[in-house]
Amino acid sequence: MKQNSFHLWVEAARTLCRPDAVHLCDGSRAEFDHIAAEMVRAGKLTPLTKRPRSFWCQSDPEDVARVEEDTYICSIDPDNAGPTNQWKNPEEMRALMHKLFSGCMQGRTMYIIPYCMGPVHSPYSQLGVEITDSPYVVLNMHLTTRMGPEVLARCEKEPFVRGLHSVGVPLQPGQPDTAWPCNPKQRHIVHFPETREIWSFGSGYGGNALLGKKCHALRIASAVARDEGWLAEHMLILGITNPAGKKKYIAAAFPSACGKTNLAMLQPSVPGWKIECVGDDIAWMHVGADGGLWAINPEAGYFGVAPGTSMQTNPNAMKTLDHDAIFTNTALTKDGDIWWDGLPPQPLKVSSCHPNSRFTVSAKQCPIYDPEAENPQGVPISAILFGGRRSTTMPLVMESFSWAHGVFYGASLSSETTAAAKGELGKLRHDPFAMLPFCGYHMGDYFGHWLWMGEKLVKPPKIYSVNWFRKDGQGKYLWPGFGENIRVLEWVFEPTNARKTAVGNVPLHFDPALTNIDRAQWLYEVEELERYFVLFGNKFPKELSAELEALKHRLMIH
Ligand code: GTP
Ligand code: SPV
Ligand code: MN
Repeated sequence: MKQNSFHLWVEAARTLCRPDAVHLCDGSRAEFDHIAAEMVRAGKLTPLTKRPRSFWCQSDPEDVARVEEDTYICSIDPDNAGPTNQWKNPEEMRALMHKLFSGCMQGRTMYIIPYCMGPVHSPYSQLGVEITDSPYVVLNMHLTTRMGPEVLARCEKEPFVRGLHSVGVPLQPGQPDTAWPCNPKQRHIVHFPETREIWSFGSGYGGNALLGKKCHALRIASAVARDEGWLAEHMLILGITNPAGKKKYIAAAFPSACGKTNLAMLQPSVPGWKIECVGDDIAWMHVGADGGLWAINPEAGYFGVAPGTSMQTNPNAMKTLDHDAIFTNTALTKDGDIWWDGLPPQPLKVSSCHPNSRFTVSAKQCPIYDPEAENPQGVPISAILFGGRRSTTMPLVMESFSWAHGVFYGASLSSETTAAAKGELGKLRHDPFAMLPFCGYHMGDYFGHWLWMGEKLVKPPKIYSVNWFRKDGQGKYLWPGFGENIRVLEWVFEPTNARKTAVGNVPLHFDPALTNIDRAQWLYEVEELERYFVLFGNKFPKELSAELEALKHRLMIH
């Protein structure tokens, strides 16, 4: 019976995973406190004396970031996963999953987490249920999603995304547990977009394990969004109010660890401007009744990069972290506080800090949390930014000539790799729309979907490219970034005094070292894009080929 699909599925998971106990989560504070206390007793979590109801923990050194090489999109047709995803035959993968999950929760408790991505009463929100054997995941989901009796009641009646997660370490009777159980050798982060299912095995960290975030709100949701005519994006959403009191909303896509959280919580260095934070990582965007683009943040909290966060760079994040926060892989100090690179020197460190160490905290604690983030209709987006870590070529900011040219900016995005994903650091790679690791379908179709959205929009937002990371000959950043980024947003708010260049409109008032367009570098960029776009075969939209040709032509004649 359809009405019972929730209970049938939970029962099937219990039979498969064979946990010692089952806990249906109610999302309450008492539940959080109880699970945290149990973890403290088990030596998995350290309470922080300096921050009320806050905890530190350390993961296994083999389980510290997203694992793209262990991530799969198992669509029926391999052509629906496309050249940028790893595809496996869904039936074969399902068989492997059943083998891995068989008895995998022995000796552990199976937690059932009903959650809602987006404001509970938004027509754009989606339900999900994550079944996990990780109490750490439960605590993190408490902080980053909406949970509770109302969400549970709806999951018993309405469709939801199914997520099954295990750290992949069953315990024999009497076998002691480790502080951070995980199974890196058999790690699989698997998505079945057609049946809206996620199976994640072997990792307990971040996007691999908190299934509401990247797996549901990006990979599964992007495939749903293509079918239903909207967008699920790796974007922050911020409100910006000018000194005259006029407010606009901006969405921005930067790859992992390239500045979304920092921009979303920006403390302006220019007096009179105000920034409010709607979201720091993911945006779901729909065409509204007015023909504009409206965005909700599906998340209810932040899983943010710790290193580099300080009172100088991001005071709003620091204030958010005063209490009720979880810190993973930061350093711990002798006096019961946390530390990371970028904070004032700390002689009392008892552990070291990983470059992808993170904090988890509810968005409600952010001093500049925008009340409109709870609006079920979302917020109206008037500009979209794309940006990456580029030491050369890309100017501080430029404005596209049209929607299609802006989509070309998105498709052309490249960035130097960071510690957010396992692999080599600082290597320039293509990361279209900052969605390379997160697009749940063929990236060529995704480009086409963006062009299609432009046609549906009566008032399409203007699209910009930004780059905070240009360097001088000595390898030093040319732009101070952080609070100073308001100067770029100021121009995006009102893009006057621009110069038209071959690549876009560029403001006149910045140091030319930040905004100049080097023709030789750009001709190389075009050549590189010509090579890259071949990957998408006949799914590469002809409108974007035309944009590339037009750019090449403009560069030749300039
Ligand atoms: P994910 O959560 O992985 O998606 O990352 P993110 O895009 O939210 O990046 P975040 O804002 O956490 O920044 C990542 C790193 O870049 C941090 O160490 C920041 O201190 C640094 N960073 C952010 N903004 C700027 C900037 O404007 N200039 C410079 N130089 N560094 C920045
Ligand atoms: C990212 O890598 O873009 C993140 C961190 O936001 S994780 O949730 O681990 O994917
Ligand atoms: Mn992210």
